[in-house]
Amino acid sequence: MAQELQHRQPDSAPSSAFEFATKAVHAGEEVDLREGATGEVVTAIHLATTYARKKVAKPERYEYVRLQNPTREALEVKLASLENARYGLAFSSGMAAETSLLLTLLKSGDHIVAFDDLYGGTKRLFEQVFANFGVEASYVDATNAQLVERALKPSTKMVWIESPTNPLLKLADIRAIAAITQKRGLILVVDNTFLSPYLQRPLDLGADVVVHSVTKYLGGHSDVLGGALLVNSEPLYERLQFHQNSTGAVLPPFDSYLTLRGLKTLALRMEQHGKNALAIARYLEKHPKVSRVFYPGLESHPQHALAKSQASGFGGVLSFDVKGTMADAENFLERLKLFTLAESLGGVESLIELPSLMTHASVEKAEREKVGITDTLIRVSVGIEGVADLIADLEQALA
Ligand code: P1T
Repeated sequence: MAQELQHRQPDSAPSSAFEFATKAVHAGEEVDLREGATGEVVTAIHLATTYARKKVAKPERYEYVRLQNPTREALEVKLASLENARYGLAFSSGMAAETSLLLTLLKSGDHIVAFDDLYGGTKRLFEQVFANFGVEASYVDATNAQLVERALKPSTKMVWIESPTNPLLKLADIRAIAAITQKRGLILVVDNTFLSPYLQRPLDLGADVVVHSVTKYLGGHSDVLGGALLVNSEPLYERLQFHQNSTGAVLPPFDSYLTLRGLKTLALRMEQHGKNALAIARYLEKHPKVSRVFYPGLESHPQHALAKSQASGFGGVLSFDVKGTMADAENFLERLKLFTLAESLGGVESLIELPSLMTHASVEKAEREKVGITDTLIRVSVGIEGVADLIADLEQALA
């Protein structure tokens, strides 16, 4: 392991003085004008799986692609810089990042306290994969930090939240929960997929680990599957890197390149996603066929003040309940022309879906109903198209 850690990333602190949009373009991709370097302004896609060495016992800078790859490293440095983290690790999917994190930190008998509204795949990972290895999870309404504290057991090692949650856009007070976990030496994990570091940086609010599905806003164009972990603690980074290499679910070079490319416009995209989402949320709120709209940017959202205090915007995802039955909701979805009926979120194009039959079908119906995922709940990932066109499409399908 000692040898592997020679390849630790450089501290990303030097670029932290720059504004977010500057780091999004340049961090991790400083142009190399030294003697013999190409001076290329775009990071190359390095495809070699292995690297030559001069000495048997000592590798040069690179060794083997699972351990390190220059394209992936550029991305890891950029991601760390954007999240104000010291270290970043890029994985082959969001689920791979989550799996690697759980394998690194937990063992049989350990307990997780998790938000009761989470991406269905994360709950499935806890309940149908890690439960088989003796890791237990319990779920609480983490909109109330006291309920998180009350759910802690002597065996609790980790608190896991999304904020805002998928799909109900509930928020957790990250500072308040971090105060609870720090007092007890527990790990606070925040899945920051919905807002991206442009709008929220959980490590600055006291979290220990940030998780991302890179597949969403970070990639931004619905053409990359990826995940990431961001941390400040050096010992934790070393353990995560050891597990990443030992288990092997690293982000491939081409996907690392696509993510580097996508990240350069993250600031612009998030601005437009947010503007469009707010306009659509306001439109839906007034529509007679819509019973409820969930979007933290609306004054009617019960945690609108908290949203403003811990994030600089509200993101591009919203959800709403249509009046009527599941069949009415399906009917509406199938009549849309501009919105694409599909899972996932965070791309430039608008996507729409029915969580109870799609992204959250793996969550038991009783449990879905307990948290508020009704059969008529619709989730929208608002893209960056012209918002009048999007509203016109909703209008014709709701009519
Ligand atoms: O799909 P993958 O890159 O493995 O990421 C999993 C994941 C993790 N965390 C959150 C908050 C997510 O939303 C996801 C993936 N979500 C979807 C595919 C979806 O449509 O909600």
